[in-house]
Amino acid sequence: MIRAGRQRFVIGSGPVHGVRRAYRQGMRDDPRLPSSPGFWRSPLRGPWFTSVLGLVLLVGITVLFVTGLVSYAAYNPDLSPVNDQTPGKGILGFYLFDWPTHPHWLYRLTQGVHVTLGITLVPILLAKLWSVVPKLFELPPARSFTHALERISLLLLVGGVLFEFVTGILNVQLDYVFPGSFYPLHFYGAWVFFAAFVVHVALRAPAAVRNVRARRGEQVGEGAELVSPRPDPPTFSRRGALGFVGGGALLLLLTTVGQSFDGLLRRTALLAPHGGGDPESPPGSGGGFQINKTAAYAGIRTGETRTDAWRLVVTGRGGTVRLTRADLLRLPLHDAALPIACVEGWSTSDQRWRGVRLRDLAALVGHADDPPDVFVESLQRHGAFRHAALRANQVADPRSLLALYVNGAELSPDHGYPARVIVPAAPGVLNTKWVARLTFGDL
Ligand SMILES: Nc1nc2c(c(=O)[nH]1)N[C@H]1C(S)=C(S)[C@@H](COP(=O)(O)O)O[C@H]1N2
Ligand SMILES: [Mo]
Repeated sequence: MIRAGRQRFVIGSGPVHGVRRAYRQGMRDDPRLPSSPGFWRSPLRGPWFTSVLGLVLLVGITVLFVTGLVSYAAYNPDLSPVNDQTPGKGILGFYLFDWPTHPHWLYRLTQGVHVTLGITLVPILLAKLWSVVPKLFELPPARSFTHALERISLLLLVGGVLFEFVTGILNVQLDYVFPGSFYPLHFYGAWVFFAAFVVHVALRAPAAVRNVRARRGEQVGEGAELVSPRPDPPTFSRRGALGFVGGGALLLLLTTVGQSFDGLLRRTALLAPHGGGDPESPPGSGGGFQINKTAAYAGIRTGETRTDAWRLVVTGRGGTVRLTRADLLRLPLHDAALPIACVEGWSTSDQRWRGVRLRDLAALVGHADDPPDVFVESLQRHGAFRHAALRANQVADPRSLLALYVNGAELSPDHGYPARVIVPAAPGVLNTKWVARLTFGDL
């Protein structure tokens, strides 16, 4: 029913405007329409519920943003175009820094937090969006210019957060759903979203803090319009609802976090693509730990890795040497206990790698005292991760190896036989397998 009569001849607004306004007024009052506050009947909605969830997301999303930026820096994208998945970033790369090699579990931690926290926050995000959904239908669409700006920023906020969560989770769960484009989508999406997030936080966080502190019924102003004017009888207390949302988050945490550990703990990671009962290399063939891409998947032919065929080609300012695996084994071999930590969030615990130091290989080709950057190429012919560049600080670290063994056994084909790079603190993508060529110096 539309009650139009009341406002028809308001002074200063012609009859046409009057009708339109009255029509909107009707939509605001008719409880059958979602634009009317009376349409929304959950007694849970209100400033307290929205504010608690909002403050949890304020902390959580800030951590996601920072660990996400850090993850991009960890690729050393400014070192070489092959490391850079977002070459058009321009000034958004202002913060890039030389990725360190200490502590050796650095990327395992930052990226484990990024992915596991992102998954854990899903129920909180959904509950927060549910708690404010009546505002989506608010009429009039804009009361003033500033109100219009605010609503546009909310569209960017909600669209942005959904976009970031969906692209992130799909990328972790299904490899290559966005062929070649996940990184730019997630990276630019993050900046757009975070800009809207900062505006939103600046406008709303003070009231949210007040609302959480105030006692029941004392919340004023901000968010009061979320309280249903004709609530259904409660079936759930607000604290119970919060516990339910928190319980969902905890369940996701417990079924994801195992992806950052080995053995029985990994089996608890039911939701992670490299958790649960995911196949790993059989014990004895280089240790039972995770394999992301097998030799068959990467198109490595056994003929090219046989000892009589394979040569490691090392080039530097002093010239080029070609080394057989036997030549490599005659060089000083060193051990390093290092994990593999993938951008997808999963990681292994420290594995015992044994091989030749990268800086010793640099010394062989004329870089004895100041190891430079290196460009690493594998036998693989296709795929973005068939090659990678490492920075001088990574080459210089005595734990950075061209590994020939892992956990006391020769590398298996799937672990990168005949040789793989392993570097402390680096993302898995820089630990190139089936290495064929190392080029030291100007990249
Ligand atoms: N040649 C080659 N090396 C590679 C890759 C690849 O696709 N090709 N993937 C990298 C990525 S993204 C990760 S996370 C690690 C994973 O190591 P794993 O496959 O042994 O688990 O290997 C890295 N080394
Ligand atoms: Mo990876």
